Amino acid sequence: MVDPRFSILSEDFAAAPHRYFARLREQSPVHYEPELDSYFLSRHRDVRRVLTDHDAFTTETLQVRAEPVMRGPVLAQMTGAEHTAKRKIVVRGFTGPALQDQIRVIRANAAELVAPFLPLGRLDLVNDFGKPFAVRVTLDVLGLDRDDWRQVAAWLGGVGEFITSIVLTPDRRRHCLDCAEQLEAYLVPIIEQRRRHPGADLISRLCTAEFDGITMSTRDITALVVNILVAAVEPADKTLALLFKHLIDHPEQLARVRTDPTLLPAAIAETLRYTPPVQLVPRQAEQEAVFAGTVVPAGATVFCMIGAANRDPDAFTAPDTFDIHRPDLGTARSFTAAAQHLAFGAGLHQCPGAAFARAEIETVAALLLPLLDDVRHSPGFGYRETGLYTRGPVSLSLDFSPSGTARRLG
Ligand code: 2IO
Repeated sequence: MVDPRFSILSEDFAAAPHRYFARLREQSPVHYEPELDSYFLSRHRDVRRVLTDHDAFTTETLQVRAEPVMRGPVLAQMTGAEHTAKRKIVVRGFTGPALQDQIRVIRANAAELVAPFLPLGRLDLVNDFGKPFAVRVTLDVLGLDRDDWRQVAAWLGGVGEFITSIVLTPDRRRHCLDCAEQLEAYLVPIIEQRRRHPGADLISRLCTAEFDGITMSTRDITALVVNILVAAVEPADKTLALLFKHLIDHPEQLARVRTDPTLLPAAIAETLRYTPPVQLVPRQAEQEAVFAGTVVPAGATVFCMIGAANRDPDAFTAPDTFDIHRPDLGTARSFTAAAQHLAFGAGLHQCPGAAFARAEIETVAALLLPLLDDVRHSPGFGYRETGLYTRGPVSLSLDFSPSGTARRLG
């Protein structure tokens, strides 16, 4: 058995969750945390079952976990015809011709943000680049002012903390709600203005979109915009930094990607499998359910452990090895509903931004790799990750051969 004192809330687990994944899957696949009154599922087949059996496992838990800071219901809470229609509108906003425009925005932001660091030969990929990059790209895509990025990032910090906290003190809860209210007050006048004078940006498209006769109210759009901001910002810098870390730690794979950039999607898919930035996905059991002989009572909160499921040997061979060439990765499927890894979830609520996420990380990595010659960890740099719900590097200090920006970006 797993040590009965073992807890998802322990410092040991927080320091390196992956060290506990095998033990959890094998010895406690339905791990109960009394303090949270929640069940943690770690096997790939159990997690997939929860995410795809929509009648038995609902997203009702988001009413308390997300709605207060989203200022309205998010897409993942919706069901039936309303969900289908609104999801189609969002998917349309992040694929096809819209995505082609977004790729230009991604490239422009990346080039501008990296330029000042090129002559220095050192860059913190999380704090100098990834965080401002993720916020600015999302603001541009939505048609918001990217110069507001610091303020928006601060508000989003509070919103994200609320959604992803495992325990929240009353003080922090107040702070998170303040952030959400201020973000709402910032967005509502802009949304109302776009409704009257729509442009080509995503907010305008959401205002004017109609599917099967279903359109969106200002409250709907506010919640959706906050949802898009959080979902596009929170995992982006983490995925980018994890991709670079894994490639630097596996120099032969980095060399292959450098000579053949068509391998980048595989490297991104393997990064998402190996270290998914969203580690937990909550659901509510609608009725009593049995997993591996353990009963989960009706009404219980269930957390899908995406990181543990993605390293289940029943789903991937040698799951603890980072290998962009793994035959069971299925790169082409990895950003679709047929993905074997669960980093984008599964089922009806699978991430509608997966194609955007892929394009974003692929575009920025393809731009950065040729600029960062001989990229390596800075000497003496101590690598540390944080987060149980979303998880990623605190920072990632990289050294590379300095260069003149004019020539490189010419
Ligand atoms: C925002 C956890 C950052 C989503 C959530 C209430 C709904 C949904 C997710 C991801 C990542 C966030 N859930 N994005 O897991 O929109």
